[in-house]
Amino acid sequence: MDLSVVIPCLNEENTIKICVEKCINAFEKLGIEGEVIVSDNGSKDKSIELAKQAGAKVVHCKVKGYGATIQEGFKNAQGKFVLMGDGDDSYDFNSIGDFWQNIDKDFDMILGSRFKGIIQDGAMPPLHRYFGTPLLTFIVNFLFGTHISDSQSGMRFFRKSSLDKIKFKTTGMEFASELTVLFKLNKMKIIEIPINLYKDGRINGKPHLNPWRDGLRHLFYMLKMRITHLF
Ligand SMILES: Nc1nc2c(ncn2[C@@H]2O[C@H](COP(=O)(O)OP(=O)(O)O)[C@@H](O)[C@H]2O)c(=O)[nH]1
Ligand SMILES: [Mg+2]
Repeated sequence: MDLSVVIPCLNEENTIKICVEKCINAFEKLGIEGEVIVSDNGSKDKSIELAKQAGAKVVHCKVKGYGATIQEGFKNAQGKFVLMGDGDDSYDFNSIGDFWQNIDKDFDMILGSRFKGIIQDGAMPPLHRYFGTPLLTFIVNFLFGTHISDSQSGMRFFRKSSLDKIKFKTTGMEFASELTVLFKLNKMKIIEIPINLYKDGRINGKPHLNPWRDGLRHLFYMLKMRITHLF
């Protein structure tokens, strides 16, 4: 297996099918053997059924939270490379080739940076775009010596052998920070490519993210890790 795409999913019946289809089309176009793993976090809508219909393998994560859900997907991934991306159709799975064309480079993680690509109007709330994400990115770079431009990106590509060396502990949204911090503390190489962000395809659904609560979880996580790794 060349590539496993891991999609965390909590009630995404409007968009999960299109996400899976885009992945499968990309596998065909690139001529690679791929699998789509939809990691479900207790969806009560038609997400699971629709994901299976579209050709995904569905796994179930019993622990609540974005981080736990993605880690369950990682555990089930068989590919030499792994891509993670949200199931709300905000990240574009047609761009798998942009990651794939870099596989011969030296990296452990390729971070898809929305701030180096195009952010469609309305795709990211102004509070996140101009305040929260730049601030959390500045803090992770300052505390850990990384040079990334989008610490909150939900689309990242990994060498599976690198991913397997890391033991994750967080279960919530702060998992985005943990990914960056643990790759850096394990002396792994992070490179970036531009990606675009679109308005998610949810019809009535609200985002699961709570900016103040989740922002503070990121902040506390980074401070805790910096302090425990000083000594
Ligand atoms: N926030 C959150 N997302 C989850 C959870 N479990 C699975 N997900 C999925 O993780 C992805 C990111 O969630 P989203 O609300 O779009 O986050 P945002 O775009 O960063 O505001 C979506 O595909 C969700 O369906 C969870 O417990 N919390
Ligand atoms: Mg989203």
